[in-house]
Amino acid sequence: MLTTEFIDERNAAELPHHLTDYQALGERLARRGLDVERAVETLAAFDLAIPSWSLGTGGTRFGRFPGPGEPRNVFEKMDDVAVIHRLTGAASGVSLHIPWDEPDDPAALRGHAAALGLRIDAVNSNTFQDQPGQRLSYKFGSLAHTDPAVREQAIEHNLHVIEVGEVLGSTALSVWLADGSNFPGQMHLRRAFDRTFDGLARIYAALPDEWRMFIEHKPYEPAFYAAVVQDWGSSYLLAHALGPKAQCLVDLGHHLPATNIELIVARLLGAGKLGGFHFNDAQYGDDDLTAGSIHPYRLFLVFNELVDAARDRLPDFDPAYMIDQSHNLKDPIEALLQTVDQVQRAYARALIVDRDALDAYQEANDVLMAERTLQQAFETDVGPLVAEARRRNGAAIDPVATFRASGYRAARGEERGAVAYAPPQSL
Ligand code: PSV
Ligand code: MN
Repeated sequence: MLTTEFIDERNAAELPHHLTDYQALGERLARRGLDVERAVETLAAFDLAIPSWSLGTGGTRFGRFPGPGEPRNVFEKMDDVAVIHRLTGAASGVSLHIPWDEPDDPAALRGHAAALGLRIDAVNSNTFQDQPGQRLSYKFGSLAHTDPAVREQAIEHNLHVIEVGEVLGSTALSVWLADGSNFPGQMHLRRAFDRTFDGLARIYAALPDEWRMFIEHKPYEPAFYAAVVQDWGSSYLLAHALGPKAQCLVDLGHHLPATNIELIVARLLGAGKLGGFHFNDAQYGDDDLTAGSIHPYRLFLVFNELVDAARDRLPDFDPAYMIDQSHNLKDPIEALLQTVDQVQRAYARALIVDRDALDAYQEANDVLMAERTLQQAFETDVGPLVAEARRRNGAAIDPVATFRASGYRAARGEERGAVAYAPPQSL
């Protein structure tokens, strides 16, 4: 359905216009002393991971509105990721949540992924919900819990996730903890952090060679008073004390309004502790919206730091690029295609910043021209550059239009079933 021939055919119809636009952009950039070909090559090598939990309609506690043809199991989720990868040429990774998407046969899932040209990125441990049959509850925390038996259970779960991840071919464990308190006095703030560190140290000790541990901070929710790993400082303290394999993960939705996220990225880069990203966007809190939908300039400024770090050849610079989004309204595949495109655009814009000029303006304290150098890149229509990177990877010039024309969703609706009824939830 979404075969190479189909994509080529769709691309062929758009090619004349696309090439005209690409050439015009190249000439425009050349006048600024920039090489479009270099940017396109770098962008074409960019690759990120799709989270297994984003392929079905998300939902809120106020309801869930599923659409037709959503994947029924993790194998079908892989099939959908393969479609996103085929259309964008930039999404060969899959990040799995365990136990949400724990396969009965991890080796078979690895084979299925490989056959589709996919790889398994970070595996995420889940100690924020009780699972059917679970012995002890995480109601009052997991690694930070006051009861050593609950902590032990959470540690065991993480060790299990590493084992499954090894069979899947993953090389990273992402740990996000819901641990924290909802009321002052509920939790001993210092001791809870110390217990968390002790648990993470046990898990860290079990990491295979070549593996990394990503620690993901989040200011609140579900802990509304004090989250144990609340901010990048807490995450950094843990990662630093644990050792070189531990790094910090920046989820763009995990910051209070007005936080300067690119500054956090710069700090973590400088400390060699930037492990990776969960891309999404937010207006208020952890809204999990499409990347770039609310703050495209900020996404560009984050990539500006990354391109700068790559240019400076910072040691330990190897961020894992992952998406973490959840939609109630858009078709999940289309929303992911849009996010990949937005991330590619932010990266493309960062690649066409005139860095020598920026350096010089910064050194000379020419505030206006330094800012203008960034704005000039951001305001450039990089659509043709991004489309060209995709085309060279055999992907679609226009992924969403190609996806819609393919009839993939309707066909999956026939095969996987129409809209699943989502029972009303009590509020
Ligand atoms: C928590 O809000 C988070 O960002 C973590 O990455 C989880 O793994 C993910 O969302 C899914 O709940
Ligand atoms: Mn996240």
